Amino acid sequence: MLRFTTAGESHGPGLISILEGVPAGLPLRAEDVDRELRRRQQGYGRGRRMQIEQDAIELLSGVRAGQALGSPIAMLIRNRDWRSWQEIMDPAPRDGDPAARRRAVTRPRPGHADFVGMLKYDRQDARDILERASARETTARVAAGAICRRLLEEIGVSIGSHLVHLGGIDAETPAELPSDLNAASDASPLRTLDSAAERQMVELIDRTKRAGDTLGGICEVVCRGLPLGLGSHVSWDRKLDGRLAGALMSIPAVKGVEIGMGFGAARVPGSAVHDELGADSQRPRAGHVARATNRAGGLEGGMTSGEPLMVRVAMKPISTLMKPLGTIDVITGEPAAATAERSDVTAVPAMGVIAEAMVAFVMADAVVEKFGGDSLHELQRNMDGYLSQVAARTDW
Ligand code: EPS
Repeated sequence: MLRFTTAGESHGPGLISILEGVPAGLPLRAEDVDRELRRRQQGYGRGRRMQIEQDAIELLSGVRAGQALGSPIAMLIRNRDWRSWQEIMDPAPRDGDPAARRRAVTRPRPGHADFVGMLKYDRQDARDILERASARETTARVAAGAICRRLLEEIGVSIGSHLVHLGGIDAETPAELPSDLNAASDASPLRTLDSAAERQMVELIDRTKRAGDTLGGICEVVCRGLPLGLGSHVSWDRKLDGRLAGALMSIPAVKGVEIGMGFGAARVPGSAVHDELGADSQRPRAGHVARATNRAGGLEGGMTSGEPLMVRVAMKPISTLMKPLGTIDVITGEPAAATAERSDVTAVPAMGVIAEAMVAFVMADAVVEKFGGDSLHELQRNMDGYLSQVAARTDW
């Protein structure tokens, strides 16, 4: 249905994002994407690179006069830092390559793609691996996700996120999340709704930076307005739980995904897990049903239930430590301190924005799968017809 691919190295000329399958007629401006790219660049704990870049797209194809054409949408995001790295990243061969290239990386960082990548791809310089393994690539994901978000907005579906944990500190989550979740979370330098926890987290980041260490954390993504019945129970690869988990686990440094209660559901009996049904004539998108709880996180049998989708995503600490861990110099075989390239203390607030983008992609894909994707008009007509059919069945 929807497909996207990205290309680009962190310090190369730029990043490319190509998204295919967007229905014709979707209103779309570069600013819709740039707004999301700016959100990804925020967050206390980022390094100097984010002051260099001002990510923005050039729309190369698939959009005309402010509307999608139904053809692949290609976007280019130029790396401003390329100016300082041209000699190192030059695609053309130079005398003495590759050993003579400056800033060669031969001391792989534990936890990064460096070591395995060097051996697997038979490279002498881990830069050939790390430039692509860099989380810079997630800029291109957010660009594709921003377009998916526009599509979802057209059918009344919204996506937001907030940070719920950083490096051992929990943020309290209000009983009722704000209706405009991102307006609230983006106002916080850590994208958290708990200002007391935020102060502790900021102090922790400062302390961790001084210690040359890094921090991980957890973000919660919330998707509201979904009609019931996206995805399917019939085959493993059509279940949305798996599609979401796969997409989110592909984000660099993400090590865990929980849907609804997640691992907590394994520790208590069924009566404390499943969400009881009650009739509610005000909720057509949920089959005129309201759940007493939403412990399932909006998915049952691999399908949307009509309740908000609730997903938590855990990110490990960044593997570039300014106080480096032990490693081996791959050229000499001697014990060494790992390379300490410029990096961030934490990027968990940005990870929340990237997770939103991946959720937007998976849910927009499920919408196009269910309602058809040639034109926005057709998609909306099909969705209205489906909701009328569901309403007729639930007119108790
Ligand atoms: C990254 C290292 C840092 C981060 C970068 C990811 O970049 P640099 O080495 O240029 O200072 O800032 O993140 C981004 C560039 C980004 O856009 O998020 C790494 O090694 O993964």
